[in-house]
Amino acid sequence: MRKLFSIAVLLVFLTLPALAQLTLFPTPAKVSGGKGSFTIGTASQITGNGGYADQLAKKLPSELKGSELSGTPSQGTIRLVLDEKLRMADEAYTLTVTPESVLLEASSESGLFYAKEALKQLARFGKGTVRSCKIVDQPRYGWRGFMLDESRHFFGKEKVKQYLDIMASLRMNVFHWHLTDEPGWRIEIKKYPKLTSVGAIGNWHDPNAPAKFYTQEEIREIVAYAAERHIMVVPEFDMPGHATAVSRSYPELSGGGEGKWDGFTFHPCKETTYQFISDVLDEIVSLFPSPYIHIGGDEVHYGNQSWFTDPEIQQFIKDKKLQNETGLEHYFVNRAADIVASKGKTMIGWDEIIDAGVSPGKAVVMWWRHDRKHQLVKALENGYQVIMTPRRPFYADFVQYGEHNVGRLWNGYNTIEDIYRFPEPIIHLTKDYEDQVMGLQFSLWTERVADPKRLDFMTFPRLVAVAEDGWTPAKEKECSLFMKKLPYFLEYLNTLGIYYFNPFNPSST
Ligand code: TNX
Repeated sequence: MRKLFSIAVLLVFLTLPALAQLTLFPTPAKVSGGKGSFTIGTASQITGNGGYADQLAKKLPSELKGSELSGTPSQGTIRLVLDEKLRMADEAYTLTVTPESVLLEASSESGLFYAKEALKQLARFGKGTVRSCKIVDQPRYGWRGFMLDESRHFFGKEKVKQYLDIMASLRMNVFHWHLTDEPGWRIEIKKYPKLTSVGAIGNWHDPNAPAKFYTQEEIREIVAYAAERHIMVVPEFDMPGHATAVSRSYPELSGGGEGKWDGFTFHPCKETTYQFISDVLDEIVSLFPSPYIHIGGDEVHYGNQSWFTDPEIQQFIKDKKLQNETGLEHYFVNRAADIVASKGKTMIGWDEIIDAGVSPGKAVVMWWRHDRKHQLVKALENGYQVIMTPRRPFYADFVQYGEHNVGRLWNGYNTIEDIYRFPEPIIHLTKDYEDQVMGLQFSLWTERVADPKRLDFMTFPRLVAVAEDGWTPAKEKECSLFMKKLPYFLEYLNTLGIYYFNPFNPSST
């Protein structure tokens, strides 16, 4: 047994240099190795076949400079080809490396971009030398997302851009931006200036912290930065709950409430509420080209509010034939769905919205309550498109190692291994509805994440495992191999100055 083990260790050791030259994050769908290698250097000619391929080709030399290149450069060429006639799926690419040439091919701009990102990784990890290979690659899911909550704590545009860079390298394509919640409203809305002059003051720990928010110009800059990296930015304007920052700014829109719940919800019975939402969405829609707008819909309990027994409210419920407070919540969600649809967008909501009976043609569901698997099943059975972000194992604010005390513990924690194994443990629930599963998302709530260092620590390297869940076919995933190659990515994070959790030295905090 011992002997077998030493042979295995020796084999791994011997293959490590080869591994470095074919190390990719995420692991590609198909890869075969050839003889020899290509060493990138100043002698390599880089060309495109016009248009977007030329644009990428022009930028490539400076992008490759970041990698530590060594050895004698190969004399051959690097060629980027974008051609619809190759009939490759959206986001798919091939990368063919021989000692004489490197060929990147795709039928979509995103595919060619990913081929380039793959080549950059190979060059980086192989120190400029890329082993001969043929990679034929395409993603498992179309939605490979990361959500950042900047309401509870604000991190700012440089941090967001850094994360977009890393997401692009990992071939992740959706940045879900949670911009509104209890402590702060973080996006400039010209028609309602108090949303930022009042609503942006404070964070989760300090209600008087100076106002922090994104101007519309900054939003445009970030959306464009993301688009260049084939990342769609989906904004979230959370309603009817989590609306405390709006209530502070415009108390007339508040649904009341007491103590901790003061101002938590929008007032559901006033037309002015819906007018406000429509106006705000007009500005949001003009800033975000995404076909989706996230309107939250989570954790609302109108019945808990003391004003619920108010005769006017009760009359409203009677007039609209709503029966009870849940009916009121559903009424609100449907109104919101109609407003979003009237702007030509599709609404996304947390899984509570399924119960409101919004038409599946109008809404996409984000399943987050991992302990309510029936919500996932119900969403699929009712015909919704679904994005999976179950809090176990996909909430990034959860502790990642048993002895950590920073982060959330909700009947357990979220290790990188558990993340890596997803979605296999629940795949049997989705197997008859594959077309409805858009993908998955890592969601970082920031009540307990107050500074950029903690943000990095909660995000990395778990995001690397998420990227692979979203991209790599199940049959190509192997947790122990992933952990073996992970140090290469950690090394890359070092060069970026990211303060990550080290799973190989888990007591680090
Ligand atoms: C639940 S997920 C929430 C968030 C919290 C998060 C903390 C969701 C739709 N609502 O408001 O930040 O838990 O883990």
